[in-house]
Amino acid sequence: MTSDSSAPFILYHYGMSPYAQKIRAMLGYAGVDWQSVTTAGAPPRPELAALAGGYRKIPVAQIGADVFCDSRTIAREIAALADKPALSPDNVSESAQQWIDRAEGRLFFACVIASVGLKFTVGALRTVSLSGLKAIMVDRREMAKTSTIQAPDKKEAKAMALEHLAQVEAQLSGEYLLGAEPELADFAVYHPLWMLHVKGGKRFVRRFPKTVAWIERLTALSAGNSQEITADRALAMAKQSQPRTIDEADKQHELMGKTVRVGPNDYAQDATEGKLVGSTAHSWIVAREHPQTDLVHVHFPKQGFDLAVC
Ligand SMILES: N[C@@H](CCC(=O)N[C@@H](CS)C(=O)NCC(=O)O)C(=O)O
Repeated sequence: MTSDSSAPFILYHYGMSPYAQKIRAMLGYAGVDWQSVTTAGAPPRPELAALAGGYRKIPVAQIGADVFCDSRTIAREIAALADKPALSPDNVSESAQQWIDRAEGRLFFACVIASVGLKFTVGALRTVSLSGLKAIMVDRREMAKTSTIQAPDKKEAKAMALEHLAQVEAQLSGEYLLGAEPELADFAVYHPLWMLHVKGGKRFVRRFPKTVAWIERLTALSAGNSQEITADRALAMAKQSQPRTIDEADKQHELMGKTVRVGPNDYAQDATEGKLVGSTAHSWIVAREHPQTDLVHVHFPKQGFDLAVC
């Protein structure tokens, strides 16, 4: 049993996922080698059910027996591994946070909706069968029914994307959004536009040349160094490891030790059930056991997630 810091960084993701692209690009930029478990484009994803319980969004990351849900908790781990504090959500300026909130709110759905078309569909069919793609669309339609974010129709989606592209173009006076080096805001603003430009091949993006160059610069970073492994191998690594130690200061919450449910409060709200074992300034940590993993600690952001006692 180890809770060793040398355990590999494992990413559960699929090729078309913009939020996963945010993390793939970040890993490439940070120079963190990683192992890849390619998941289905929609549940069931038995490997993630074993590892993270009910949480169903992508990406999820694993380091030994610690599991990180949501790209914000994942970004914090990458920032620590690579010693690049500017990638952590804990070190974001007010103006950077405004960029992030805008890009990852309703605008995210606008960019996804506006990117759909022939190129998007042909690209998707390279990685998934027609029936698989239909199943993903049915899944997302169901998901939208309980979402607190009202997705725009196609016309509004394109108008929102164009307005945003003009703002990004005006902001880009140098190589990156807020300075000479990319920071968390670059990756958060990038991934919905990657969907439009790279996956959707939308011609209107080309009206914004500085933005196109910036998207392509960040896309080049995502090449990184990764190795595909099986889900069984990844789960076995969790089983051979122990979760890392939680500081005493992070065990002070009144619900510590209670069985709780933690889940997103925006869309795909499926929650994970487990024992609350940690509460840091920004994260909940929930302990779970499964025959394929034994004990794991699952980390969630506090922002955008609800915790309820079972
Ligand atoms: N707040 C989450 C959002 C993640 C997200 O919405 N991921 C999309 C894929 S890009 C998703 O999970 N869609 C449903 C699914 O793949 O099952 C994060 O930052 O990771």
